[in-house]
Amino acid sequence: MKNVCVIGLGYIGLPTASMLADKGFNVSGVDVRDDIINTINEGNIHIEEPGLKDLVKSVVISGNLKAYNKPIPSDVFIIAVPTPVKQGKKACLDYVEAAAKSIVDVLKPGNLVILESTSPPETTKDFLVPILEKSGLKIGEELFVAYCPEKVLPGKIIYELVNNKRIIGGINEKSAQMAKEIYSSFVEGEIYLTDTVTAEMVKIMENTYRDVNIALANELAKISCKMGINAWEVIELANLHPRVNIHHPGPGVGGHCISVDPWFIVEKNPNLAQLINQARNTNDSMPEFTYKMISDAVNDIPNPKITLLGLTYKPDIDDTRESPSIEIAEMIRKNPRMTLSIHDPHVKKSSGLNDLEAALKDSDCIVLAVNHSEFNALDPAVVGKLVRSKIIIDTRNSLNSSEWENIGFEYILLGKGLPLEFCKEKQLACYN
Ligand code: SAJ
Repeated sequence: MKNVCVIGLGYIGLPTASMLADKGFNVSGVDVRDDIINTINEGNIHIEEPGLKDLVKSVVISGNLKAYNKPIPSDVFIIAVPTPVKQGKKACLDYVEAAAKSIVDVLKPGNLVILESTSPPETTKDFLVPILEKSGLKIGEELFVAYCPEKVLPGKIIYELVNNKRIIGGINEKSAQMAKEIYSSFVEGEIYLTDTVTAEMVKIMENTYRDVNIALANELAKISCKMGINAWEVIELANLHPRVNIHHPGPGVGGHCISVDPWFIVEKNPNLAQLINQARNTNDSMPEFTYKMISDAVNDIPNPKITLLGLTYKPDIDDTRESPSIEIAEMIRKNPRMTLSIHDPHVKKSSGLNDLEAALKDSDCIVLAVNHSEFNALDPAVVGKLVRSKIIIDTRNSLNSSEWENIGFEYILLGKGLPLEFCKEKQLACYN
């Protein structure tokens, strides 16, 4: 099994393809976008991920990785395409379907097909296999099929690809064993074998665990605001308990994983997945909660200019998918009283963003939506000279409050209540 074809050259497919190429496999990468194919074949990358650029460059130069616009006959096919949610919170399997159909004609006896895309339980056996059967090959005897979910954290992909433990679900044992052989070429973490439905559920439950835990923290943040206490302090002190690990509140849960995957369980079990459903809704309510904090903070300024710092879904990456910042920006834009400027050093300026100075100039309220390292290094004294009103909202508990307060800023922390009397007097929405 020397030739591997990876379909989908995004955040997961490209690092996986490069890793296999680095281990000596002859890898063909397939993508539907010509610009991505050209970029990769020039030894460059189209996404921001530490360590990836050097890896891609070296495997393209060595000739072990080449990008194409359609699959070529290989021993192993790895499908790593997006599975977003569509209207009605149902999984969109269109890309998986297209990828599977695109390989049917090149499949040969002895081939192995691996699905990596996060998918609702039963997708491999009930959705992928029927498409692959059109090749005429007998599944489990002539054509082997496995599900091997990716688990890597954007920002740490290269390290985690090598070091994380992996779960592989096979349509039968031989399929799982064959997939294990491929992954053990670069995975140093332990590899566990199971069936496909269990592997699909494991993947989704990992992200659902985090979503539910973050929802708990966000609910606590709302309660703390109302009660005039600091949720961050509550969490820090509660987490001193050896068996407690409450996650962090924030402006919402973004990315294409944690904010999406729990819906795949709800979709299949609408009556049973009550807690999971509620957690999703709680986390989805946070952009509006943040927007209300902003409205409150500027409710006595006639035409406030709001500066949103950070558009990505988490720090030090360039990924804006499902980002709560985008929703907050939309709400600000819809308010005719407010003007908005956005700065994000990780997102291309062509997306209508401002540079830092222009974004801060004459601002009435700075909202730290993403804790990029660049923002932690901001000098409050320099910022104080640019703005019109000294108000800063920290949605990530990432700034040093006293440094900002010393310069005269009103520092507002998401999850920390203002004194109750003050809220009542100003009729602040999110504290009522
Ligand atoms: N967030 C909070 N509070 C927290 C932690 C995160 O509000 O305490 C927010 C972040 O700001 C972000 C979102 O949640 O908007 C998700 O961020 P994340 O860093 O927790 O996770 P992802 O989506 O980047 O990556 C997750 C990872 N899954 C787990 O940690 C269980 C990663 O390992 C998976 O490979 C990835 O999903 C995926 O592709 O499924």
